[in-house]
Amino acid sequence: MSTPDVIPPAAEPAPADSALVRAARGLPVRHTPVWFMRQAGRSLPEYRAIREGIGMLASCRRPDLVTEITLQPVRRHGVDAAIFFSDIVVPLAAAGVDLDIVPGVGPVVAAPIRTRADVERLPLLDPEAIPDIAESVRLLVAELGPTPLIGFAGAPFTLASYLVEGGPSKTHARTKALMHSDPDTWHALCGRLAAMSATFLRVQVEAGASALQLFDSWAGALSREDYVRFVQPHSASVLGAVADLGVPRIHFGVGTGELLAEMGRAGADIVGVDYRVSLTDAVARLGGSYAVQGNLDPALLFAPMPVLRERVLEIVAEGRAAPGHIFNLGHGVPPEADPDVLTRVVEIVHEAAAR
Ligand code: 1CP
Repeated sequence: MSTPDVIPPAAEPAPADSALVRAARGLPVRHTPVWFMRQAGRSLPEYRAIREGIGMLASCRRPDLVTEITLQPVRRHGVDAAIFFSDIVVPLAAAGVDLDIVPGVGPVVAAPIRTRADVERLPLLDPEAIPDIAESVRLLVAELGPTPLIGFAGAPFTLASYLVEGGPSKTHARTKALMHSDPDTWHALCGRLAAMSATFLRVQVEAGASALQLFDSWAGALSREDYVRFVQPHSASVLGAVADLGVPRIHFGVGTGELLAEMGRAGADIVGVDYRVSLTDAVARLGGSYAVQGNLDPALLFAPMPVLRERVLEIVAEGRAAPGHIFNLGHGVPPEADPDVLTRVVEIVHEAAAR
């Protein structure tokens, strides 16, 4: 039976009838759904307290902590979705790659991957290696009731950048040098990463996640030509590998204004837009055929409330031009953001007439 094209009654709500999933499918909603990338994290005092003395990677493998940390922003802000608390490098670590998430830095890889032999040594992810991920998702779905859980994974390019550079990079120079100088090795590396990301996503959705997001955070560093030649086929392989699961697929990157249409064509249902391109322009670039997610500049969280409110309402209004709109920031919540301001943003979005 197909989803009815009417707003369902309030009785027996389910994640599949939630504003987030409906907006993702271009169906009418009572209000624009809203969640924030990095809504769980250092902006919340309760997060800082529970993480005290426990490493990031270790936290991600403990279902009690993952469940509590994922729920914290849902309770506090009343957002329309939970995002699974984990990290894009968790599947790599679970597969056996020697890496750590260093406080204040990000993922750091012990032995960077730069040659064909390095790629051949890269392990693959066995779903049996992450029973805790499935358990965390099951616990969360039971707690969340009608609120959907978004599962996620890193896209091959963004993961490859950490592996090739050995850690965070502003230029992705070694990564780009590798793709151009040794395309076979590059494609072999991305093929493995695509398989790992697909496995990580499948485990989350099969355990009950209602939507998924593929983070290609750093793809905006590439020209459209390089994106299409070296990256898009691998992201398409991840998104294609989970198409049969039937949940909405969000595809996001930072600074990807020139890539939006190609990111949609990679197999997304919703294209994430950062704050450098207006939603109006994004909808035009996407040809009106995808739902959009975004795109409040996180810097506006530090502006006076009337200024912030006006900007939030403008974005909700711009979103009406898309088949569906999920409100979000243009990138993650800054650690210094005032959590009460985020709660207020959720209220403003919910009070605005949706479509
Ligand atoms: O100890 C800590 O609190 C470390 C900070 C932190 C957190 C809270 C890191 C290290 N990762 C996370 C969680 C995380 N990472 C989530 C949780 C869910 C939520 O959004 O609430 C998600 C979705 C991610 C995904 C992630 N990790 C991305 C893609 C999203 C994005 O921000 O673009 C990327 C690029 C990473 C790598 C990473 N992990 C951590 C940091 C600081 C970084 C970025 C490092 C860099 O600048 O390259």
